[in-house]
Amino acid sequence: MGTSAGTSDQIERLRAEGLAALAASRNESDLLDAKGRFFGKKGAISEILKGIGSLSVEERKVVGSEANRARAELESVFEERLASIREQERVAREGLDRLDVTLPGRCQVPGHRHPISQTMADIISVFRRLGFSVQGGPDVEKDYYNFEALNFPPEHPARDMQDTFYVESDAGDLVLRTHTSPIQIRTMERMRPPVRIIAPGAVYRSDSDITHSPMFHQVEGLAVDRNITMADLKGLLTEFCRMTFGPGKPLRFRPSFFPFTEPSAEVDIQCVICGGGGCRVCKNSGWLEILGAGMVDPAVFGFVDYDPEEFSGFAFGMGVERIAMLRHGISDIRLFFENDIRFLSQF
Ligand code: 2NL
Repeated sequence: MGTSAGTSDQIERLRAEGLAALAASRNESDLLDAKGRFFGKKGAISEILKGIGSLSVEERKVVGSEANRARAELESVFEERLASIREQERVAREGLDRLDVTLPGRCQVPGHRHPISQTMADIISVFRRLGFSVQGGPDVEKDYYNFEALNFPPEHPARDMQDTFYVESDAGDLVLRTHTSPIQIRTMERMRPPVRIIAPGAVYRSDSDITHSPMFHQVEGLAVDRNITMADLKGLLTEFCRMTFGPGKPLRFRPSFFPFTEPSAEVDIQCVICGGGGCRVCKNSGWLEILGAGMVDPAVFGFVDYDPEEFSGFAFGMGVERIAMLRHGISDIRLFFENDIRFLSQF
């Protein structure tokens, strides 16, 4: 053993070589081999420490502390590399570095139709099976088709600005349709009886609370032929309710009034929630109002040039949102139009 300066250089070289050997180790046995050569019990640094006795007390202190520091550093790098190599081996052993074909796929949740569109499609399908064709028309209507030809007198409250959305125009006679009846007037202008049509679509009224939305949907229906009576209307609506709400639910016709039908009726179905016993949905009456109907007023036939002596007809109208709410037990109409996916994805 030479001077302490030479020994210090030697320790520094062993430290550097030892670090390089640890860094170059690819597995546990490489690591153990490096440890054995540089800082194990019989490694080069231990050998230096064993030969320390030939140095002076001062030199012993310096060399001893340098050698211990180098060995401690190599030990700690050794432990780190050992842990990292073991982790790599575990990942490879368990196949975690490869594609796991047994994992479940990431699925795309399929979308679906809006509950109002579904209910509308179901209603339309029932009437198509019963022989009705489907007609459409504009959402922005002439006052004539929305009110006048439907026998609304000029001062009828439904024509009020408070209830109807008027559309600015030079002639000043455009509204957003408040019902789909104008479709039926337009169809009768084009078609001679026999007529069996339904008129589905969006309608607009200036009204908003938990049971009213300024835009909602209606399906109206119309049948005109020779000898059509109220019995045909009752038979058709009974069949519609059986196909929509299921069998065994009685219907009730209550006298009512509409400007475009005479006589007119409001039609109730026995409560689909409680079966007639009384509940919150039917307000303890046992009945749910589902549509309005009647025999077409001869005055309406006058506007479309049908002879009321030769032809008679019935008409009816229902709110799609109301039917969907009864079907699904929903009490606030606004839920349909807030587009909250947590609500819509339930249907
Ligand atoms: C309701 C009531 C109804 C009609 C709509 C109608 C159409 C023509 C002639 C006669 Cl062109 N009537 N439609 C008739 C009775 C009732 O709707 O409560 N709808 C939500």
